Amino acid sequence: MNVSPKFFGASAPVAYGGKDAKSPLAFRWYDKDRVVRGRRLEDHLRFAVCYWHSFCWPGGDPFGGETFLRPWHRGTDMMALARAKADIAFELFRLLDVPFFTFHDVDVAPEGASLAESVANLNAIADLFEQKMASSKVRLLWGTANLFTHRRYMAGAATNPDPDIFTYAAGQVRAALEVTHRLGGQNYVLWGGREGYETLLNTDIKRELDQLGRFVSLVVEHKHKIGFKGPILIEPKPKEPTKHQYDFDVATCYGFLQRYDLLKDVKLNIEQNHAILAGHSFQHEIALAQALGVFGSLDINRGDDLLGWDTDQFAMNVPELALAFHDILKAGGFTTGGLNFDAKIRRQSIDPDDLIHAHVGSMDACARAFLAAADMLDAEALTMPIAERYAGWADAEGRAILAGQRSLADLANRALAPGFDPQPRSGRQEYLESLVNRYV
Ligand code: XUL
Ligand code: CO
Repeated sequence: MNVSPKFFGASAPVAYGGKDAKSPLAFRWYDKDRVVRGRRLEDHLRFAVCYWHSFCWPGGDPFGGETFLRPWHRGTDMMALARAKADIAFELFRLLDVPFFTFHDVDVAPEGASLAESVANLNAIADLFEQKMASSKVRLLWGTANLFTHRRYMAGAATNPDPDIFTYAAGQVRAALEVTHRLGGQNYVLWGGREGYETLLNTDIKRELDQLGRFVSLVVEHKHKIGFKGPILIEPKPKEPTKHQYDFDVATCYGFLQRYDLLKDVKLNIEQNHAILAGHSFQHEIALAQALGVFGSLDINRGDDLLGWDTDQFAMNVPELALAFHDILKAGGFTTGGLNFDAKIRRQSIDPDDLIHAHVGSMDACARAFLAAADMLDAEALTMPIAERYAGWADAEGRAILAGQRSLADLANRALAPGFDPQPRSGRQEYLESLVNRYV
């Protein structure tokens, strides 16, 4: 097996060339050093390349196998292949000049014959990552453990009917959390891959929720024990792989965190395609997470409106992204979170440089949307009409109602007074929609 250092056609990092750049591989909007609202674009957007879609997925679908034929998927020395894959991954991070990456344990290191062997493999690759990170500027946005691919997890990890599977999952998460900590990870993610059910004929929902609550609590306790400062992020998704997932959407996750007293340590990693599958918009999930104080990070991608599954395409829709970023920026921007490309190229995109084009195109779409969002905020284009719409609540009577200084009878008596006749006002939706279009 020989992975040529010239795997990609490009060899110089993609540079900002402005809107009229001639090169097909240039940033047209993502000028990483441009300062917007007091921060460089790179520090606002905090882009991360994910390992699993970009370097592990071979291009298969339910009807056909691998199309990409990656050189690091051919051979028998699994650790050598993992090292070759890491070389290519860090080469892509360099070419894209991204500040972060993300991975699952099994993306980066082969599973061994026992958990002990898997953990040793993971730690050996983490040693390699430490060296590579020391000689590059890329950092770890988050790490996670894959608790859904192996057949042992077919009936769930934390929610498995067998406590020994729960225990195995705990062993995997301890190792992944500690490696994330060692590599300076800013968050740790728990996506409930198979924490759900296929049929209630064999499922005890209350028991499984209690198991999941216990599992997340154990992770939080361990995070404090080892001094990991970042938040634990759970990732809402309503279905796929199971028919019903316990972390259905933001509202469901909030209820879960509240019930198991986890709101202090756990926030949410929100993904566009998952929002769509739950019957919400991306902006809805972000706005609700902000309102409930559980917003953490974003898996940035795009579902297909005509397909009912998680297509994980690269996000390219500027108006949609602009509204999402508007709400994030309004609340002060990312803290530990960022924009993780949980996105995969289509299986016909078999040229190595398709990986570069996909990321560059989506980074540009995000940057363009972000600049539009910042302009909307600066002009108070959406915040002012909303403030005006609710202005009555800032008056003395509105404040008194919310402060609990009016009873139902007080309100009724006021409403019954002669001449009390409040009038409805326009919601001005079309005006607001056309206003947004001035910016995007
Ligand atoms: C699956 C998904 C995961 C998580 C990490 O739909 O989004 O890749 O982001 O486990
Ligand atoms: Co995701």
